[in-house]
Amino acid sequence: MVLSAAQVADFAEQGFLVLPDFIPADRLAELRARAAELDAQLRVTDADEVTVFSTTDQSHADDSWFLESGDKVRGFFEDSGDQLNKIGHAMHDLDPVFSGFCRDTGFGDIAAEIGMDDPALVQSMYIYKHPGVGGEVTWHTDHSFLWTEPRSVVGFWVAVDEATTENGCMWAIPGGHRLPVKSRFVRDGDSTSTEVFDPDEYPIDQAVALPATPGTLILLDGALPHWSDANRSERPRQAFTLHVVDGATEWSERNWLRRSPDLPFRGFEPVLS
Ligand SMILES: O=C(O)CCC(=O)C(=O)O
Repeated sequence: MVLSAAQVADFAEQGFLVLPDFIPADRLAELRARAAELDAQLRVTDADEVTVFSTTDQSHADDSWFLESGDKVRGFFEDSGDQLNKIGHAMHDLDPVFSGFCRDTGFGDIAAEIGMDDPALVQSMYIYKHPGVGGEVTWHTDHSFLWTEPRSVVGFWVAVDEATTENGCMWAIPGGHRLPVKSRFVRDGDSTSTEVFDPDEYPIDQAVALPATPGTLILLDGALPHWSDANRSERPRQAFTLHVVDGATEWSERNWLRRSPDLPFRGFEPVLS
């Protein structure tokens, strides 16, 4: 067992679970180095066609660079243009380092222990939040973007750098996964929209900061509202996040994230050497 019974119960109750020291320093170093290599490669190959990724609105959303990235490894730049906001969204299947990381660090055991019958790895992101540049990620739930019936998505968020309230750590509303989900991001063809079920804000006065030392894993229930602030500090805040759904549920065809038939979603079994 990776998680104790108390931790499983805590996750069910709070909608999140913070596991300090979960990832060893050498694995973090491997991720950081591989992301830097990808950054250098993406600058060459993406030079003609880049997307500025807005974390505060969905202005990137109708952009084919974003919409076609569900089965690719692509770079998304900050407004300033020369620094990456993130790399996404299929490194967990296409890149040997990220694929290995996702599949041999205990995430699969955790997924089973929190009750996922047939985990499917659907989305991965290496998120930069550069000092003074990295923007806010507005309040959202992952279920709004990675919809299944019934709801099943779980986020595995890993602090590569220390994340603090100054450099944009995660925040969440304890128990907020029991609130009705307020919106859903849908894609029909190449156009996207947000269906709003409830325009009121989440009760963010109840939010708590989730500061994280490097190597901390934070599990996030898909219906848990979470947020991260802009990085107003002089210290970087790099993080990696993997989103997993239960293949025993129904994946919505209206999700923005699409896969070509030759790259179906896969589970935690090894796929690349
Ligand atoms: O790393 C962040 O600041 C946001 C990540 C996030 O929202 C997620 O992993 O679902």
